[in-house]
Formats: sequence, structure tokens, C-alpha cells
Amino acid sequence: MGKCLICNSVIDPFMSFGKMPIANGFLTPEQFGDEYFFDMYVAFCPECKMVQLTEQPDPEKMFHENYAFFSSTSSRMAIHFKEFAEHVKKDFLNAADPFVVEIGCNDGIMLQNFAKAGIRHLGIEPSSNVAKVANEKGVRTISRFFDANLARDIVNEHGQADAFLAANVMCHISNFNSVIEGIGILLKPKGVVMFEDPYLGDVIEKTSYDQIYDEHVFLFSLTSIQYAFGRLGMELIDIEPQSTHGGSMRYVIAHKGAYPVSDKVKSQLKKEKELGLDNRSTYDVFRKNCEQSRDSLKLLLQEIKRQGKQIVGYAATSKSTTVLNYCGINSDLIDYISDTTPIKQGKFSPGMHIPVRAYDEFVKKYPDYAVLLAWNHAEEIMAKEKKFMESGGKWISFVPKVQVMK
Ligand code: DWN
Ligand code: SAH
Repeated sequence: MGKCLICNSVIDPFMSFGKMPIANGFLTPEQFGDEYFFDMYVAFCPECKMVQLTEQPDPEKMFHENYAFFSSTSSRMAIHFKEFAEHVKKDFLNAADPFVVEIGCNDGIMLQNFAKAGIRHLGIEPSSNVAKVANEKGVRTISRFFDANLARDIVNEHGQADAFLAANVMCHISNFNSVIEGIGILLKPKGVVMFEDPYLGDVIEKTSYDQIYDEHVFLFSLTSIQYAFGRLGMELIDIEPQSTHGGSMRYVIAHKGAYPVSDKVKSQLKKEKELGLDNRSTYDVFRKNCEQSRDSLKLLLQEIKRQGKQIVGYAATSKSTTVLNYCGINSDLIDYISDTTPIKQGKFSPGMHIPVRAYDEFVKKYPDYAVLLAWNHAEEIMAKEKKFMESGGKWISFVPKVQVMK
């Protein structure tokens, strides 16, 4: 039993993933002995319907000067954020000398588009190594955690914002009420908030349980977002569903009464009811689906290994930390994980300690099978790995179901 991070109601976990390490905590053998683990329980709040972890490691343990995820590792995501920025510029920045704030701007993948256009902007990025890359690109970035106090400082120094943007970060922040309060302070009366995160509806439909890990303290739906912002004087006015990261939802929010509410909000809220996102029993079914997925993935890998074939992992994603640890997949089954991020290479995966190797190794000698740990980037990866498939290599996927891909 714990308390809901949004409305303080009593919440009861519907599922445990067991002990989990820091998802992006790639480590060296000397560090194996004091690796940090926490109990990963997931709960559904019967009052405000927010799906959440009951325990999250301290933010400083996850986001720091050695943060291992660099947004610009995906060229498809660079295009996505360019389009996002174009949309904001065209439809929401009509004021003279507009000001754009983005939290979790990482290496500047989105804000670079505003910087290049000479638009006044500010990135808030606590992981100082990725913030440094953003600054080097000409993206003005400060290395702080966003909350209501920081919002006041920003208003004092720069004035209020026309647009508040965030991608794959709002769901990372456990003091969410302080973030909403901060947005209320920071945003001009007619300003807009646009943020996107993996969508709970997709996670439930696809059994993509790997979207749950330390950084992802919340899985949002329209129902829970409407509640969380509504209680602090703001309003969900529109949505823009996205195909990125396996199915995401972009929420458009403003001060209450500033804009009309789109019909899309109403019809998606109705869909959420039909999907049962407001109902505890949905999460009991989800847990059973996760258990089934876990058992069949492990069986499939064991069977392939028995045939004497080589299996590697493709992309040392944060999500893979959940899959590998929950399923108990270690280097007996997966020889190594190929990844393009220099800071991860030569290290070992969190918890299961599978070696992470440079992408060159994968290309030099293609394995028999590759587990598609970045299934959310399947399109981008399939397009560049034609030779692997021509050499007879096969993909193993586990979302939306466990299978050897044809
Ligand atoms: O929410 C988050 C999302 C946006 O990014 C963060 N909490 C952390 C991170 O999650 P992830 O690590 O699961 O993200 P991706 O984008 O699914 O995976 C990135 C990793 O995959 C990087 O280590 C690079 C690697 N990769 C690769 O080796 N080859 C990625 C692609 C596209 C490739 O072709
Ligand atoms: N927006 C990027 C990065 C997502 S990863 C993308 O979509 O690819 C999440 C990022 O949020 C990390 O870079 C992390 O350092 C940052 N972050 C975590 N907590 C934060 C907070 N309280 N305020 C601002 N950024 C935060």
C-alpha cells in the first residue's frame, strides 16, 4: 500500500516486476558489487486513474553527468522533432518575440530547430553531459530539474513563455504536481503546453510492459492527465496521437478557458472507457499478459540456443533493462548487445551484465538471431539492416507478441 503521487489516495500495486536496477546504469565489472536495485511495483489509482510506480530511485541516481541516453541516436526521431517544432512555430508562436521552453531537451534534438530559426528559447536538462552537447549546438540550456521553484526563476529572468514543450520527460518526474504548478506560473495567459509520452492505451493493447522502468514513473492516459492538470487550473484542449516510441500521445494543454476543447478529446476519453483504462480488472489482465510474454520469450530463446545458434541483442535500450531482468535473460542466452552509443560500449547491461559492444561487431559477423530490443524503431532499423536479413539473419521480437519475424 502507498499513496498516489497525484491525488494522495491509497493505492495498491497490481503487479511486481521484482528487483530492478537503474535502466540506464550501464556498468563496469568493478561496479557489479555495489549495483543499486529497487522493488519495481506498479499501481493504478482508483481515484485519479493514474498508473504509476510505487517507488522510484532518487532523480539524481538516474539523471546526472553520465546519463547514457542521447536522443540524437535515432535519425527518425530527429525528423519527428523537426516536424514537431515546425508545427509549434506555424500554429502557436504568433506573438512578437516569442519564448519557448523545453524540459528534458537532452542533446537539443528538438530545440535546435528553434535555435536555428533565431527564436528565443531555453532548455532545462539536469543531465549535464547531454545538456553540454545541446549548448555546443547553440541551444541555450541550463542543467537543472524543472519544478515550480525553477519556473519562478525563469519568469524572473526571461518572462513568461508562449510554448512549454516536453517529450518523453513529463512521465519521468515524480513531483508532477510541482511541475504542473510551475507550468501554470511560467505560461502566458494564452500560452500552450505540448508534451508527448508513451500512451497507456498502447502499452495495454500491445503488452509493451518494457515501457515500465525506473525513469517512467507514470504511464499517462487522457483520463489521468485531464485530472492532474484540471485540479491545478489547467485544461486538456487537444490531442495528437503519435506513432513514435511504440505509440505515444501528444497532449495540448492551456489555462482553463483560454481555448475551446477539441472533440477529439471527448471521443478518445470514450475510447479509454471502452478499453477499460479506468478499471482495475484491466490491469490484472495486463499482468497475466506480461507473465505469458515473459515465459514465451524465455522459452523461445532457450530453444534457439539449444539448436546451437548465436543470439545477440540489438540496441541497449532503457526498455531492455526491464525485459532482460524480468525474464531473467543473461549472457547464457544473449552473447552481447550491439549499440551505437559510445558511452554504453565496453560496459555491461544493468542487472543481467550482458556485454554491450559497438555496432561494428554486429556488422563484422552477423549473428543467426538478433533480439529487436528497440522494437519502437523497427522501421528505421529494418531499412538499414537489409544485409543482415540477406545473410540469413532473423529478428526476434516480443511486442506486440513473441515471435521470430518473417
Ligand atoms: O523515455 C525515454 C526515451 C525517449 O529514450 C528515456 N527514458 C530513455 C530512452 O529510452 P530507450 O533507451 O528505450 O530509447 P530508444 O530510443 O528506444 O533506444 C535508444 C538506444 O538504442 C540507444 O542506446 C541507441 C540504440 N540504437 C541503436 O543501437 N541502433 C538505436 C537505433 C535507432 C539504432 O539503429
Ligand atoms: N526529450 C528527449 C529526451 C528524453 S529522455 C527525447 O524525447 O528524446 C528524458 C530526459 O529528461 C533526460 O535527458 C533527463 O535528464 C531529463 N529530465 C529528467 N527529469 C527532469 C526534470 N525534472 N526536468 C527536466 N528534465 C528532466
